[in-house]
Amino acid sequence: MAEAYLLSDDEVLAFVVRGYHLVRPELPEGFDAEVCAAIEGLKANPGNKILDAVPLLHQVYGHPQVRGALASLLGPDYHMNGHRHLHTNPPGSRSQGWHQDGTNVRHHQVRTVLGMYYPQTVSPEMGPTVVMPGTHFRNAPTDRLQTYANLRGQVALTVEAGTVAITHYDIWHAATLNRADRPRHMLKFLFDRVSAPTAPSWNHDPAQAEMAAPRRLHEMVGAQGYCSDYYKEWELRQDMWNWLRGARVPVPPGAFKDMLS
Ligand SMILES: O=C(O)CCC(=O)C(=O)O
Ligand SMILES: [Fe+2]
Repeated sequence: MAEAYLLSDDEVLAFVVRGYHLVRPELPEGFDAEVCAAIEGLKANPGNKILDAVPLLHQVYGHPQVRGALASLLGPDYHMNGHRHLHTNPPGSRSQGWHQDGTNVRHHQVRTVLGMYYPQTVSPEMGPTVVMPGTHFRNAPTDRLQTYANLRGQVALTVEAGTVAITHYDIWHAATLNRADRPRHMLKFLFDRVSAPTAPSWNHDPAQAEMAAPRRLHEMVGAQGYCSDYYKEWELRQDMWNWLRGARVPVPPGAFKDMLS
């Protein structure tokens, strides 16, 4: 893997703190429009078969810039999960409730990430995905999350066409209402870690990491102002950062012990 495409210490630290990282791979001119045309030509949503239905997507998830970011967060032997989905947000839709994907078996490691690719530039009217920075550390029952509406500090992924948003699997997120006159498409693919980290899998520079870590790990993100929550979160961030660097960290109850050995 070309080192140029691996993330820096600062980028990995920012992911640890915020729970997401945006990549915009350099794809050929007109590529995103071609993907949109292929999607809009589908007779039905093919579910997990979307990669066979739109093989162009191999170029997105196989792109060295995307692979470099995924390898940095999941290790070089990461695996593309068999579950993937085309999320079309049609005009006139209603906002989704805040949620975490999957079942509520959470941990403070980086075991699975989502790779959400947007083949169109997403304006605020087109129903962007919103994410809540830092919430990958907060396990919350779905029925409670559903009672939350606009959260202070939420980030709408109003991104340029061709952007891949890589998020921690546990981040709180939701599709928002589409007020535009055309559908918004998003391709959601999952990637899994295969082995526990034994060393940094990104472009690690110990001197840079030592400078960047204290500042990043104490960064206030999301709904700023709830200092006791940040106080609790700082330790979890430190644990995640240490674990990614290959250090042994205390095993929280319910964590994947097999991944820590
Ligand atoms: O379409 C989106 O922006 C998000 C969809 C989503 O998160 C879901 O359906 O699980
Ligand atoms: Fe979701």
